[in-house]
Amino acid sequence: MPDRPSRVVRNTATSVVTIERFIIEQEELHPGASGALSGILYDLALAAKMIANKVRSAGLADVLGSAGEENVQGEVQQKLDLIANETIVKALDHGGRLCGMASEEVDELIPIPPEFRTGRYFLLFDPLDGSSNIDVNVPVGTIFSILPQKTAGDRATLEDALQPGRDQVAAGYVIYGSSTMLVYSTGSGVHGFTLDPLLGEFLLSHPDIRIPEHGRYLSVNESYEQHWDAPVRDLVRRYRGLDGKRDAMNVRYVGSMVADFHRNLLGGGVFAYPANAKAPSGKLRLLYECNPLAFICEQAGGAATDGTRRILDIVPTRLHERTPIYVGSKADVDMASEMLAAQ
Ligand code: P6P
Repeated sequence: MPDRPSRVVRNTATSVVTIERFIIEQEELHPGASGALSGILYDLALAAKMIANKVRSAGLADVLGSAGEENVQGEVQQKLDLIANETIVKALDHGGRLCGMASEEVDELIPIPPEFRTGRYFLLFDPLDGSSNIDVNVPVGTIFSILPQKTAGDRATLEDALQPGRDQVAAGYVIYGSSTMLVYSTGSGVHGFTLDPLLGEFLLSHPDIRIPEHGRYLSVNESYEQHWDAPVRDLVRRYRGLDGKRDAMNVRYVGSMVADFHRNLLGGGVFAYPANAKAPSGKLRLLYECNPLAFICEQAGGAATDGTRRILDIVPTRLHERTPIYVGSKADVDMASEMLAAQ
C-alpha cells in the first residue's frame, strides 16, 4: 500500500484546484472513507451552481417578489426560497448517501423517496438565508449541516436531526455576493472556493481560512436595543468602545447572516443576534443556521456561544428551534460569555 500523504502540499499562489479535486484529496487523507460524504459535497456544489444561476438572474426572470405562501417561520416565502429548496432536494435525494433531510422551508422531515437508496448521513439546510434581501440585491446565502445517522433504520427519524452541533461531520455555506463562494469544513480546517462563472467550476481561492483572534467588525441590529436585557446592552456598548474598556469595533450589518458572518470570518469580528423581549430565544435557527456557522467558526479558530453555552453543545429539542448567538473572533465571543454568564 503506497504511503498515504498526511497532508496535501501545493503552492497556493499558482495551483489551480477545483473543489472536486480538493474533495478527493481530503478523502484520501482518511483511509476508511467510503466516499459518501464526498458525494454529498459534490452534489451540494452542483446545487450551489444551479441556485447561483437563479440568484444572478433574479432581477430578470420575474422570480422576484413573494410566492404568497408562508413557511414554518411565518415569513412570506420568496419565490427563490422555494426554487433553492427544490434544487437542493432534487440534487441530493437520489444519491444513496442520505437517510433524510430537513429544511428551514419545510415544517417536517424531508424523506428520501421510496424508490431511492439511502445512506448514513442526514442533511439540514437553509436554502436561501437572508431571502428578504433578494429584491434589493443584498448578498444572500445557502447554509448546510451534515450529521451522521444515529438510528438503525434506513430512513431518518427526528432523533437523527436533533443532535448537538458538536456531532456534525461537515458544515458550510454558499454566499451569492459579488462573487459566488462555497466555504466548508469536514473538521480539517475551513476552505473557500470561488465560482469561475465561465468555467462553471468552484476553484480553491481561500485555503485554510483562520479568523483573527480580535475582530474589527461588530454585526448586530441595534434597533432592538430597547428590547435587550441590561447585560446585552452593556456588552454592545463595550464592543463599540463606549465604556472606554476596549477599542471601538466598526459596526457592519447587512441583515443577511451569511454575508455578515463571511465578512467577519475573513476580517475578524463578531456577529450577534441576542435574545430580546420580542424574541426571547433570539431569531436564528439552531440546527441549520447557528450550528453550521458555529462549526465553521470553531474550525477557523473562532468561537460561538448563546451567551451561556457553547452553541455546539446545545442539545436540540425541536427541528426549527431558535437560539441567541454570538459568533466570531474568539476574544470577542469570550467577552460575550464573560459579560453575559453573570446575568
Ligand atoms: P433582523 C434574514 O432574515 C435572517 O434570518 C438572517 O440572515 C439575518 O442575519 C437576520 O435574519 C436579520 O434579522 O431582525 O436584524 O432583520
